[in-house]
Amino acid sequence: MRTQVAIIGAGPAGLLLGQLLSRAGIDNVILERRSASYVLSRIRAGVLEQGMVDLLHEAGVGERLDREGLVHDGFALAFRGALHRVDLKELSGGKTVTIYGQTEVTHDLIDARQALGRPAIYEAEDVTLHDFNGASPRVTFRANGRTEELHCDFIAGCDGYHGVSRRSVPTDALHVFERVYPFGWLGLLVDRPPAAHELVYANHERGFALCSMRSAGRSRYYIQVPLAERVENWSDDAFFDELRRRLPAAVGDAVMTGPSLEKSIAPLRSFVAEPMRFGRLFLAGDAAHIVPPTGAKGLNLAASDVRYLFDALREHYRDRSDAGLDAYSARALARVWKAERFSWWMTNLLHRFPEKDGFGQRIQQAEFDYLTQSRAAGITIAENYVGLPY
Ligand code: FAS
Ligand code: PHB
Repeated sequence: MRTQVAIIGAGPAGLLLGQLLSRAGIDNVILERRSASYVLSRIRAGVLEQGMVDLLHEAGVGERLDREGLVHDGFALAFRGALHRVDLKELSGGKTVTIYGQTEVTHDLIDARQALGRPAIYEAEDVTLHDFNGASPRVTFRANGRTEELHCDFIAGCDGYHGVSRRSVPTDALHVFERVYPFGWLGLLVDRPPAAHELVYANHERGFALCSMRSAGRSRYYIQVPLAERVENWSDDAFFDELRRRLPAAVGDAVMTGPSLEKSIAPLRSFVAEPMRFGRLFLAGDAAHIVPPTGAKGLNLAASDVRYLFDALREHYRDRSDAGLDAYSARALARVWKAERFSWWMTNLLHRFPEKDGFGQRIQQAEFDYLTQSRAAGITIAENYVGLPY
């Protein structure tokens, strides 16, 4: 088999890159370890920056997003029972975010790829990257009981944090930066109207809570739990009781309970692998970096990586220039680190950390007071939340 770009991973990064390349006439093959139904069963992000919305339109998958996505002009922060609305639109000079689940983004991209007649190769086993430091990279894998060999010009490693791509790079060629947080997020999905019309991020002495949504009839809630916590320990009722304890009464009283459609615990970490390019292998999305979901940046960073990588690959094939490919890693990392900073800052602002003297909680209160009293502080949180320019 031969293609121009071999894409490892059919998550949002791989599918979005594949869609953009196909529409630009650049041949590509996507190899995915899991089944399409498994990929679609994962419940993850919910907030899209305008840059990602624009890119999905450019990829030709913006129609349902326009119809079903919820445009949000702001969100609320809750501290000690007080609610403070961050007016994103006013503070960012007119920018907004769109609520549209990652599952729906993935669905739309899978459907679009099917329509192109170039579906991803699912349940590809033992995907192995070869010779990406040379001029003729290739990927071997097993599918339908046969071993296949895919020759290509470039490999895009879009296979997430646990993928094979980053692990294929010699460890002495990688510089890894990591912070692991001493807690996780227990998330629950329920077919009930959301407790508030915008997102509510709550800092409470019992721990962080977040009220989000997927539509006017489907809500997504999270509560901070200890790292060792197990989802089996949480009945739906126990979850909703704890969620309500952590919210201001006006919000908690509006939480409508119902049977969970999904319930899972996600660990929180900040992680960056540098550089994001190794010869003809380019890492994009979670394969290269992870952010705690507090700032809603994970999925959106995958989009900006794809923007830069697609532009660079198109420039290579169309203009016979490798300037974009040579600049990719530095350009992507510049935006990645700003999102890492913001996600780290939001996580420190809103969660309960183990500490002895309460210094961290005083700093959190001072941050909240500063945010409510300073327009400059409001502009800072708003311009980062809506997404810094690509
Ligand atoms: P993904 O991990 O989505 O996709 C990688 C794909 O590669 C997967 O389908 C995987 O099966 C495949 N793969 C792995 N190894 C492979 C191999 N060897 N061969 C072939 N394929 C392979 N972000 C937010 O903004 N908000 C959130 O609330 C949020 N919640 C999250 C909860 C969890 C549990 C996780 C893990 C992430 C969450 N994220 C959230 C971040 C998430 O949305 C990611 O940023 C987003 O999925 C990134 O997309 P990809 O880079 O495509 O990686
Ligand atoms: C979500 O809806 O899943 C969500 C929203 C905002 C976040 C994290 C997750 O910061």
